[in-house]
Amino acid sequence: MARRALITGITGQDGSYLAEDLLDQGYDVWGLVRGQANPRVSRVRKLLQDVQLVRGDLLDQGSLISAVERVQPDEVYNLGAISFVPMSWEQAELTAEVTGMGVLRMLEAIRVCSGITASRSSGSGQIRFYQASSSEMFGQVRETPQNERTPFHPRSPYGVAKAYGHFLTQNYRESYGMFAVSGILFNHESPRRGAEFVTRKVTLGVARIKLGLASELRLGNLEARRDWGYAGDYVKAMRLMLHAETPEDYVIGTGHTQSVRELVAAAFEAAGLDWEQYVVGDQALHRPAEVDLLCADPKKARVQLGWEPTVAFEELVAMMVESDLRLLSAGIDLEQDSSWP
Ligand code: NAP
Ligand code: G4F
Repeated sequence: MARRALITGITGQDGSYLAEDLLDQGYDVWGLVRGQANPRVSRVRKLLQDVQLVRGDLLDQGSLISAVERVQPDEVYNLGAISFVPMSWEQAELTAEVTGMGVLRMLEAIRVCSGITASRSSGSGQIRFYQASSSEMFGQVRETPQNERTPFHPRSPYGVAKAYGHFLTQNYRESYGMFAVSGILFNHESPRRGAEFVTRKVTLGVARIKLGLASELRLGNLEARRDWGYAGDYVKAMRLMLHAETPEDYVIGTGHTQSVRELVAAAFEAAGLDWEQYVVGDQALHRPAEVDLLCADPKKARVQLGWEPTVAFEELVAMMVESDLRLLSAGIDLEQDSSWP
């Protein structure tokens, strides 16, 4: 019988790529969707027609128990979160509830539905659980590159909420013998990336300028450095982690780092433009506390999972610029139609 996966965050970037990957692997894929009329559900229905949907919300324990009871998954991928770092300062409590406590609610739903208690630990045939941890937990980094043993020093309410979910996942593994793992993923991008994140903001900005739809692009801190990879590669690592013999946490990234300034230069160059003529610095876009430098050491994933990134930074940026040029040239208005390319 086909393995069955339940994905929270199915309407997000990673949810879409993971669903495609799992469908390719012959899984029955279910996606958790929230809200009475969530406009982002329509893009799941358009692109991922073989995915079945179940209603639920990471803020609502009962709905998660019902979803797990209904789907009877072999694997749960918890990708749902408030994932935009600046929003976590504006709505810190909501971020803690969704991104942090949401992990507890999902783990509890699995524990309760599996009949696991302190004295009756998880056995074979158990539900395997993947938690979307983040390199934001490293924050003000203690060493470079960062690996699975690097201490955390989160710099945003988002990073703090992710650290809670990370340690809780580890704790359920240790307390109940659950197959529960965290992927500590560094920034990963794609043509389906949300328009608020810097890569997509830049590639959309370049496309608008190239097509005469805008004359400038306002940005915050150009000196921050990130380890940027391709989302299509990273979701494969999630599946590999749940197929490993033992439940362990892994760092997933490329091992290279670029500044926002280098990202901007590469994106404008891909469209034959000189960035310095268009980019305007905006102090209001700087963060109360910044993560200055992220760079992964993905050796453990390479050795133990056989995972490697396949798309280099310049290729990724060019892919996103080309996709946004195509989208805007076709007259697609992102405010009205958020279909995935
Ligand atoms: P994304 O595009 O922002 O998607 C976030 C998803 O979370 C959306 O599907 C959203 O659904 C869902 N969600 C929000 N609030 C929810 C709630 N109360 N209950 C259930 N679902 C809820 O994020 P992404 O880039 O795909 O990232 C996936 C996960 O990986 C996130 O947990 C993120 O924090 C983490 N992560 C991402 C990166 C990266 O570089 N992309 C790196 C490390 C970790 P709605 O449509 O209902 O809003
Ligand atoms: O693209 P960003 O908003 O991503 P950030 O904050 O690194 O977070 C992303 O990656 C994390 C993994 O490390 C995920 F956990 C998280 O969910 C999310 O997917 O910003 C990247 C950098 C920052 O240093 C920011 O200060 O770009 C800088 N930046 C400069 N100008 C900007 C802008 N970021 C945004 N979003 N918008 C700007 O105008």
